[in-house]
Parts: sequence; structure tokens; C-alpha cells
Amino acid sequence: MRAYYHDESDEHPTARHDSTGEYLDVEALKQVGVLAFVNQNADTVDAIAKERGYVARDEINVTKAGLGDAYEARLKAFYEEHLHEDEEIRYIRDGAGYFDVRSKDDKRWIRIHVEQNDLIIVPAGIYHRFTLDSNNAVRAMRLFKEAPKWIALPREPALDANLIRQQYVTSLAA
Ligand code: KMT
Ligand code: NI
Repeated sequence: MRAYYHDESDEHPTARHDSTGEYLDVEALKQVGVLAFVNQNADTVDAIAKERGYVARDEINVTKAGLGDAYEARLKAFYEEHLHEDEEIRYIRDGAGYFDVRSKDDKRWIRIHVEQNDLIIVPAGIYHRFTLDSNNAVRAMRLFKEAPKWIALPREPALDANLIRQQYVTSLAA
């Protein structure tokens, strides 16, 4: 796991975009509600799942082979700025990728590089996006609640009035 402010350069999305050199640690990520745990094993994942009410899990293989015809469309959707009404929890089994989340002031992207055995919890209501890194492959465990509200709601001005979004924004001020 490595997190930093995204440099917003015109390079390909899968480039590192780390020329800012402004790194963030796990504590700084907590300030935007993101929980990141490095080097986790099956036992700790089970414990977190139990604690937070995750009752099911599956695996997503984000590669050309894993997603087949849906590959391009899925990657495009992942990279469009969006939010969910539930938290998004991923345990990286193999490969790597970038979660970009909005900074507290909503002006910058924070780029979080997740790698094997990292577990990340992206809070409900935060604007974010995902891309692979230059190795073009990630395999991740997805944890599910009973009735997950997982639809990706693309960013648009009207979405700022969404209740979950407002609760998230309020939590930042606290
Ligand atoms: C998502 O919903 O953004 C994903 O599942 C991304 C791939 S898993 C690291
Ligand atoms: Ni998402």
C-alpha cells in the first residue's frame, strides 16, 4: 500500500501519477474515512468481515481473461467518478491497482496503490474511481452484506443531495 496526492498529469490512467511526492499514511487516509490494512491474512479478513456484518464473499479477476468481453466496459465504469451507498471492501489476492478517492476539500485525488494482501474499505458516499496499474491485472475478494447497495452512482451535481453523500460529508466535519 502506498498513497499520495495524484499529480493530474496527462499520462495514461494506469501510470503512477506520483510526481507530487506528497505521501499519505494510513492515519491520513482515515481522515477521509478510508480504512487501509496492509499484509492481512485470512484470519484477520474473517474477523473484519464478522465485525462489520459481511456474510458473503466472491472474487473478481480484473484481467482480459477474467472479464472477457466485458473487460473494456468494466474498466471504463470503474474509472468513472462515482459513489456507492454502502462501503466498498476489497481484499487484494493478487496483482495491484489504484483506488483514487477525493480529498477532504474535494479538490484533489488521493491515489491509493493496493497490492497483494492489502485490505481496503472505501466508505459509503465518498467520490472515487478505480484503475489497474501498468501490470494490468488484479484479483480481489469482494465482501458482501445481506443486501448490499452497490450500484455505482456516477458523479453529477444532483448526487450531492444524496442522503448517504450528505452523511459522509457531515462525518468529515466531525
Ligand atoms: C470496483 O468495484 O471498483 C472494483 O471491484 C474494482 C476492482 S477490485 C480491486
Ligand atoms: Ni466503486
